[in-house]
Order: sequence, then C-alpha cells, then structure tokens
Amino acid sequence: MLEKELSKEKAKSSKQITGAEALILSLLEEGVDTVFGYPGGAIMPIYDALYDYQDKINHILVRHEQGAVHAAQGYARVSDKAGVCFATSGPGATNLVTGIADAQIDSTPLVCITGQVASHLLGTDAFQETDVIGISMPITKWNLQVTKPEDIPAAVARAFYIARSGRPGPVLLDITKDAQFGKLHYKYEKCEKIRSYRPYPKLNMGDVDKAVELINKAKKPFILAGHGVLISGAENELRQFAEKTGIPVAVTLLGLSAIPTDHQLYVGFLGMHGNYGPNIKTNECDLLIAVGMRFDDRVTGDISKYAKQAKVIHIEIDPSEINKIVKADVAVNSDAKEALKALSERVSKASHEKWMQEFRDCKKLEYEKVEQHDLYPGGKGLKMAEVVRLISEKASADAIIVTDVGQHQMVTSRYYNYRKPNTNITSGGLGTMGFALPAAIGAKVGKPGSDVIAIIGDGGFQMTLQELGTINQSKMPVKIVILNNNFLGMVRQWQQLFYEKRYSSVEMINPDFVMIAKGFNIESAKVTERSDIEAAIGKMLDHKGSYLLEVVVEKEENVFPMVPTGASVAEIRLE
Ligand SMILES: Cc1ncc(C[n+]2csc(CCOP(=O)(O)OP(=O)(O)O)c2C)c(N)n1
Repeated sequence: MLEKELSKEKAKSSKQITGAEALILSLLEEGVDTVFGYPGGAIMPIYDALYDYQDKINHILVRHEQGAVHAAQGYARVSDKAGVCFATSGPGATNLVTGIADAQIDSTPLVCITGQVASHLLGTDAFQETDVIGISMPITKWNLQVTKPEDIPAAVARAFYIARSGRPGPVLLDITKDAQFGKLHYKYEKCEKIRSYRPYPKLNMGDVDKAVELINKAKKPFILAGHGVLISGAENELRQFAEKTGIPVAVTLLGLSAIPTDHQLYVGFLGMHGNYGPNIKTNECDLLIAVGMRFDDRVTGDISKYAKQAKVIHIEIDPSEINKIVKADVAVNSDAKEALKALSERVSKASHEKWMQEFRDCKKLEYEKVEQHDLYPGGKGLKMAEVVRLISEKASADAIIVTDVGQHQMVTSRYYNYRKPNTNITSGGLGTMGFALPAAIGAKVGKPGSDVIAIIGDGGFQMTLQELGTINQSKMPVKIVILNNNFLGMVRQWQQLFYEKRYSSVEMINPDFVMIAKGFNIESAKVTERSDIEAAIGKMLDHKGSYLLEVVVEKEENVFPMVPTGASVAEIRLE
C-alpha cells in the first residue's frame, strides 16, 4: 500500500518537488514511521512538507530538543531502526548536542536533521546561525551540510546507511533553508556501500583458530559481554557458546539483558558498582573473552593492574577499539554474532565447575555483606534495592527498563532481573542525567507492545521533566518511578566516602512531584512506607495510561560494592 502510494508520489515528482518534500519522501523510503522534533524558522519548509504526510509519519512534538534526541535514542535501542529527530538551526541544533554525544559513545544509530540559515547567509552570524557541522564533528559518525535541493535524497540515503551499518552511531544532516525551498527532480536510490568505508570486516578464520586454541586450553576462562552482543543480535550465539564451553558470563552496563540474569552461567555485572565476583575474578582468570565491549575505565579500574595474568581475546567490530585500552593476544575483528557462531562450532565441549563455584562463593559473600541488607533492610526507611526487586518481580519479562544516571541506575542494574534482550536502556558512556524520561517515550513508540518503566532519581527527573508534556500530548502510557532521596545521591555518596562528608551542593529541595504529574494530566501517587509499596507498584503497572510513582527512599543510602576511582578491580569494597 505504502509502496503504491510512494510510486504515485514519485510519478508526481517527475515534475519537480521541493527539497523539503524530497526529504520527507526519502525518510519514507528508509522506512521511517516516527520523527521526534521541534520546529523553528530554519526548518519550517520541512515542517510544512510534513503536514501533507501526517498519515505516514508520526511526528512527536517534544518539549525541548534534548528530549527529541534522547527519545530517538530510546526508539533506536528497542526497534532495530535508526531514530530520527528534527530541530531548527542555532539553539535547536545546539540543544541536540548532549544526546548526539550520548548516542555516539553508546553506538546508537540516529539521523538528526537540522535546518540551517539560507546558504547566502552562511558565515554572516545570521539570526540563529550556528556552525552545527563544526560542533557535531567529533560527536557524530558522519555529518554533512546540504545546500542544494538535488543533493538531499543521496545525503539521506548515505545518512541511514552510515548510521546503521557496522558499529552504529549518530549522523547529522544540516539542510539550508534554500535547499529546502529549492526544487529538484526527485529520485531515490538506497545506499549500499561507500568507497573506503568497510563496516563489516570479514571474519579471519586464522584468528578464530587461535582463539579456539586459547579457549580449549584455558582453566579459568571468563566472558565479558558488552553492548555489541545486543547490537548484533547475538544473544543466542552468546548463550550457545557459553553453554558449550561452560564459561561464566559477566556483562557491562550496556550488555545487561544480553543473557538472562537467572541463567546458570550468568555471574553478574561488571564495573565500579558491579558485582563482587566478576570484578575480583577479572584479576584471577586465565583467559578474558571480551565480546562487543570496549574496556571502559568504569569497567577496568586501574588499567595498570587490570587482568595482567590473563590472555585476552577481543571480539570487536570496530578495529579502532582493538588494542586501544587492553592489548589483545588474539583480536577477532568481526561482528559478534558471526564470530561467536564460528567459535561455538569449533570449541570443545567443556565445563568449569570448580571455577564456577568460585563465582558462587563470591556471590554468597556479596549476598551476606550487601544484598540481604539492601533487599531486607531492618530500618524504617525504604531502600532502592527492595523497590527495584519488587518492580522486577511484578513487571512482565518483556518490560523495558529505562534508567537515568546515579545510584538508582546502579541499584537497578544490580537488582533488576533482566529476562529478555534489549530490556535495559540507559546512558552508559556519557552518563547523561535527564536521559531516562525522554528515552522511555522513544522506547514506548519503538515497542508499543511492551511496558516501559523509567526508573529515575529526583535530580535527573528534574533535568527533563518538561517531557511530561510530550507524554500528555502524545498519550504515551509510560510508567515513571522516581526514587526520591532528596539528594544528588551518587555525588553525595562520593562526598561522604572520599571528601570527608563535606556535602557540597548535593541536597535537593524538591517540588511536589505528584502535583507536577497532575498538572500534566498524568495519574500519580507517592509512597513513603514499606507496607504500601507493593500495592502501589501493582496499581501503577495495572494502570492503562501513563503513571508517575514517587517513592521516598532512605536519604543517605550508599551503593556497594564499589571500586573506588583509580583503584584496581581487585580492590573492590563491599562496605
Ligand atoms: C547532565 C549531568 N550532570 C551531572 C552529572 C553528575 N552526576 C552523576 S550522578 C549525579 C547525581 C544523580 O542524582 P539523582 O538523579 O537524584 O539520582 P541518585 O544518584 O540520587 O539515584 C550527578 C549530579 C551527570 N551524570 N549528568
């Protein structure tokens, strides 16, 4: 049906159409069904063209361009498509910057379209002129300024190809107003390759054989699974590989949900606030098999003391990540799915029961020292962990959990039971407070059949709370849980532990969140007592529309374990 209509559009366009209409038709050719955006002067012709295509493209009007870009990220992360956002020139474009940087570091495919002043005004400090190409150069996978209408279709084709292929990332097209107004003979050709850009490296079987040899010999092998596993859709291949070899699997923050957290070989989450076992055992294993991860410093701690005893196999699609932080004994420059499949076919069947037991012993210690106090606290105050665990028990397996940044993010990563792939959406590399609320909107649009639950701190919520307006206008049934400790909790924790409790600008005098939600027509409730929490979560999940639940939690709770900055992973603290 759409194809028929598109060819009608094309036939019409053998006359001539505007660059703005060509942009919309090009987006339709790429299968775009949703755009998150905010209009303004320099992008008005595009919004005018969009008016005629409202039945084909759902434009979600956000309340701030940062909301558009984070929503596009949420959409991309759950839908396997590129997220698309529109913004005007100048402040519209600069408001996208945080989200673009976030998408770049977390390998999220985005196509950002900005309007720009007319080309004869470029470089004159015209009204709302800003050099968004210069600004976004280091934070995009590719960007381009388009000044001629006839260049629009090919630019869009290239943009989608680059954003989605290989290691995904954000691209930006800056389109001058005269290019939007001007006319062209429209013709669209999809981009399938670009000279000298090789997004899919060919798997080298020699490297695979070398990796197999190391895996078969290892006594204490250890898999570290990252976001790359989810991006390449390699969850089954990861499981098959781990099950055949009996190797324990830990995940990075963005690798969470790549393997079910109740899988017998899953040993926990890595990094600064990760689980005890995976951190300690990194420095005791004899082989690290890193898959689709980039050895972020939050994972490695002091790099000079990181896994020195181990051989390293690094499976990674982006060659620039290989040997960047950790020297690989065997580098497999490949898509994770293809590499894991090849490895599984060749490795010997094995089990590492004694080694697995060491992880279970660590888990027991962590449970006794940390988890049981977090989950079953004796005191009056609610703890984040017990709230998260209840949400985990009550939410359906395919519910998508979107976290913001801070203590609640780490607690959710530790205590939520992720059962299905891509059910964890968070800002990992950039750690962008304000991410969760708009990203949850995008995730709901990208996967309308799944419940989307945003878990946010009181600080981060106030960074993008204006997007409650988007939820209200678009009738987006997103569930929002604010874990309110009246502090910028994570910073307070650091000030307590490393700055002699000199609390400097971390206490929050908060507004009435329930009343705020009401103002946006969003059903809401506040819980302060343990006896009310279970029913409140049930009510929220059963509610058909959007819902905001404020949970007042202990003010000065700390997240442990913790690898202090600059310490080795072996120096992880349990208290
Ligand atoms: C945009 C941005 N500004 C500052 C920070 C630094 N930062 C990291 S965590 C944090 C505190 C978060 O507080 P809150 O949202 O209340 O969550 P909590 O840690 O209490 O769970 C801050 C300020 C950040 N990550 N992002």
